[in-house]
Amino acid sequence: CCALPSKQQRRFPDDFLFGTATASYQIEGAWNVDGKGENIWDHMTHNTPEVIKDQSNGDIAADSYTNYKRDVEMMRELGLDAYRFSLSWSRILPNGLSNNINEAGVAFYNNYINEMLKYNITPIVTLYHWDLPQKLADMGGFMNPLITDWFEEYARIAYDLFGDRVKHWITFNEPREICFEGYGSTTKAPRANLTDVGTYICAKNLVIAHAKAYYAYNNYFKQRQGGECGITISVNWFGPLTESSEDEAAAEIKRQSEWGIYAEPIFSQQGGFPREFTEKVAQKSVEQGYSSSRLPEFTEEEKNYVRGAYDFFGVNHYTAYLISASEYLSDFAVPSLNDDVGVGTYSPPEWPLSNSTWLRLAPNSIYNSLTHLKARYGDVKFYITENGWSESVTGNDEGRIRYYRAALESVLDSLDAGVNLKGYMAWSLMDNFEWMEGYTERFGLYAVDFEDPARTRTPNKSAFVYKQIIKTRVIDHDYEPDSTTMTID
Ligand code: PNW
Repeated sequence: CCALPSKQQRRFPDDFLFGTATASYQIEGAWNVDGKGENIWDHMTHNTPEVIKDQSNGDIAADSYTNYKRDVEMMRELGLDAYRFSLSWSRILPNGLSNNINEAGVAFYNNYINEMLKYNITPIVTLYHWDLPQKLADMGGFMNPLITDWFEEYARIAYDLFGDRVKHWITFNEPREICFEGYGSTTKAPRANLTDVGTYICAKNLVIAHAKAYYAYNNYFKQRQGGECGITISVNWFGPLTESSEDEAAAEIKRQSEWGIYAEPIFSQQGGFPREFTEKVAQKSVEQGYSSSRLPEFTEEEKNYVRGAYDFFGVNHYTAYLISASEYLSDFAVPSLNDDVGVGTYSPPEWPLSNSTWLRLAPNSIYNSLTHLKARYGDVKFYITENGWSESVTGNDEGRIRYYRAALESVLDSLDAGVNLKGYMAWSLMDNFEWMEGYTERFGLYAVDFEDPARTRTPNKSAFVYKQIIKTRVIDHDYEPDSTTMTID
């Protein structure tokens, strides 16, 4: 009846990687088991539980440390081509440094990877998804330029241990969430709240750390192991509220501040931080009485080192916002990144809302983001490394199904437009510890019963829909699963 027949026929290429994504702290549990060291999320949730909505933590989470075979069974039920997960740095290196490798932690990841490979599921490994070893945080974390060496050493150890089987490496998950949320505000661990310069110092150190880990792979492992290395950046779409040139300019500066400060140094021809943003922070800093800009500079040598340090661009995409030069302005901390940018952000209420305040279903937002990135950075290889929807309900998750169908249509639009997009990872395989929201927001294709010591996993309706799309390589908007029992095809 409803969907356009021409759209219905569009197919995903056979070699397009369909997967799901998770992160170590959100699923593993076993926070102090078998020699794992403390990380900043253990530290924060144990010492200040009140900052988490339900005062919970990841001590047990979905207990994937115990249930990893069931996780792989779920991947097989879905028919996944790939699975993206992250390594817990302090499970492998308990104090973060290279002198002490925890063999039990290494064995866990070997088992997880080998179990996937047994069933032809391609592992995509993120080295850092926010769980910094506490010892490194005590030494300044991402405020200390030595993070670039600590991270490179950890990366080399991971390539050496797992690179015979892992061919897709992601250095960092979401620099913005690490730097702005962790250091420039209080919305993620370590809640440093260094609003003036925290985000900027972190951004510079992080992109250099990424580049060092990239060249370690490129120069010492790639030839032998034959894999690829990139970074995942959260790229939501920021469009202009109106067609005025003021709103266009406001949207552009917003994009630069949200993801440009991490993407531009790596993916642009000229390297370094984005130009308009650099000028804006410099001007604000002078007005505020600083003798130099709060945004650090890259030396020419650093610029040249960082630019081009990638094999692919991983995009975590969730939603969109409309940006205004003059409306919807808030009371931002002064000085801060948001004050430096000074634009208004609007979320149209007619865009359906998830169970997360920040997440609405926005039209064409994947297409808008990817075609913009391609226009700006050229014909880069992309993966969507996360995309997903939160619900409070389990089982009949119609909102999630609507979201995934719309998102995947936008993926097809992007492929039609010639974007070199190689894969799509749904967030998430299963419900997990949703950071500051604890267990109150569920992103899983599989529901997890967190009251049950066995952490039983049950497929939501969306799991059947995603499975059908993977199997047929088309989006059938009328498909209704005829069973609630999963099988392995
Ligand atoms: C991602 N936004 O973070 C993370 O990589 C996951 O660990 C997390 O569970 C997932 O999204 C769901 O929240 C994001 O404001 C945080 O648009 C915020 C945004 C996007 C992604």
